[in-house]
Amino acid sequence: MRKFILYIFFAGLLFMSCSQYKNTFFIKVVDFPENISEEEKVKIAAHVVPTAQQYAWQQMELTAFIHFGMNTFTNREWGEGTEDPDLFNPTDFNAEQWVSNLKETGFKMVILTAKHHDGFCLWPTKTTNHSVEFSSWRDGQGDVVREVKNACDKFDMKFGVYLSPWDRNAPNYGDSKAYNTMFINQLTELLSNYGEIHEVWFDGANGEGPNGKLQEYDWESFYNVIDSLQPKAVKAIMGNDVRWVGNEKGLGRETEWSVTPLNPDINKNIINENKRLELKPTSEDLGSRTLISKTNTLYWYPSEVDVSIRPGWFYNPDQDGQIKSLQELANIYFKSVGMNSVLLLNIPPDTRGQINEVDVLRLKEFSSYLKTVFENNKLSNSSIYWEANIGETKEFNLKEVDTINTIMLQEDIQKGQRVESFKVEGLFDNEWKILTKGTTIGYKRLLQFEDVVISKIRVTIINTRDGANIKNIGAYYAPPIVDTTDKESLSDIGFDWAAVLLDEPLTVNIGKEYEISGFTYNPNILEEKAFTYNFYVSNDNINWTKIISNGEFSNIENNPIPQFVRFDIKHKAKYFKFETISGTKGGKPVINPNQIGILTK
Ligand code: FUL
Repeated sequence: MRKFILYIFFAGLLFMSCSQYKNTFFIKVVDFPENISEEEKVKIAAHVVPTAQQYAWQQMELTAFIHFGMNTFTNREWGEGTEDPDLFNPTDFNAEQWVSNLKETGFKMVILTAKHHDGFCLWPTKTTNHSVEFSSWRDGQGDVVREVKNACDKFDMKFGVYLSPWDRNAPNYGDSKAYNTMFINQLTELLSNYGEIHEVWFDGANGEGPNGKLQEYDWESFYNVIDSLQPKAVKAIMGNDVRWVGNEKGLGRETEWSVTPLNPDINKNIINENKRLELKPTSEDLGSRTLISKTNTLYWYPSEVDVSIRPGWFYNPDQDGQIKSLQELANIYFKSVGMNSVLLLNIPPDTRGQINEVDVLRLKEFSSYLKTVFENNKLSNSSIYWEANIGETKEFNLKEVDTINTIMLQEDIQKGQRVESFKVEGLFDNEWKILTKGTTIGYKRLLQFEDVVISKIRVTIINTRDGANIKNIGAYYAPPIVDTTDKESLSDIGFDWAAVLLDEPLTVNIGKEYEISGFTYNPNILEEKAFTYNFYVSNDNINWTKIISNGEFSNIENNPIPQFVRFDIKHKAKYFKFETISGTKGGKPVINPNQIGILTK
């Protein structure tokens, strides 16, 4: 007991006078001593730092996701697991085409969906027959993981794997022990046979097995496999090195703390603590002083922003016209890399097994835009190491009087993330005027503002949790982007919602006869992960033709993008009926009529 009191006493002393302990750092995690004040906790928070792997990961900034697999050939987002392995048949597979294009356009790592929720394995595994080995692609001799990894080695690119814990094919899914063993075997194969792996991505989706039981994952064992076989790899999302930013739209937070009490729900203690603090990856506040004051443990758990260049995660030819515009991609870059996150941009290869030309073109535009903006730092004294206390200001000169509209700041996160608020001013005729201000900086912060022509800026650290370590600063000009891409309309006909005949199932009189080629569903006001439905048309509201039977909209909670359903042929109709069958919340989702659009083109 006495020892314990002494410990608390010394720990208190240590933390109360943190400035004397400038070089005390807590790698990845810190448990607070009991009964310390909020102020002391905040000081400690300023000394939590990344592991070597987390720091290496953060420096990559731009990484590529590759969703490729069974869904590429079925045009689905979540396959059911019952698909015939023979459906997987890329006609001109070329992993070097992916990696060379990604390398050329600035990406530092490729993460491949080695297995998505449908359970189809892109490598010949001993654990299941649901794999490339049982497809006719390369006569069953193919191995997508191997070819992508070889291409990564050739083009000096890091490689990561996505292995979905949720498996809709595995017969033992839900029989927790048996499935965990199978999953560990899959992980072991991937992490033993393909050389170095830098990220292992565990998605958070979880379902019931064929026995109706919820699978309980053995995260501790999964982590042990990774740590022992691939010590350089970071564990992402359900892993505790890299955090899901909380949306699939490409948006980081205005205030993005890498030091947070949040950790993934992998054991009872963490689950209870997250519940007590009401914390989820989607929470707005993950690191404020108020939150820190309530917590006992803090982690270095930085944000990764995953978003697809297309509406869906998998290639679907219907979406060739819906690739994100340069403007959207640039905005995503500023809101992810520019908000203390790593960007994980998904570029899904097509049924040939190549990144489609339209995506390659957009990537090239994106990378040349970033080069144009960032190759020219307009400050003359930007290589700095500025140790700033609260309220300190530093001036920076532009090389010449010039137009700027972007500022970049970086903290030395190897000494912790500390800055809580700052402002940047420009000098206009001897008068300092505010250009921009912000809260957190972290590894990198980019801020944009209206064009100004100036020769001097100054940065003020308004508040910081301990002495701030500003490592880098830049001022740039980002040229405006004119968006010339057409957005696809969600409905080709306008109809009067008073014409709704029935709410359940939703039955609508669209006024006159149209040749209907499909419909759209906009999920943004329904909180279901997925649901199944039937879609019917009729000319007289008596005889109905079922056009889609047991269709599924999936991943619509995390990625609530408009869904386009196109029929094989056009159908003449004056009425339609949209009948939901069942959703992931158990019941029949109720659809609001203005979520549906009718396509005629
Ligand atoms: C989600 C999955 O359900 C999607 O299909 C996709 O893989 C995305 C990256 O993660 O949660």
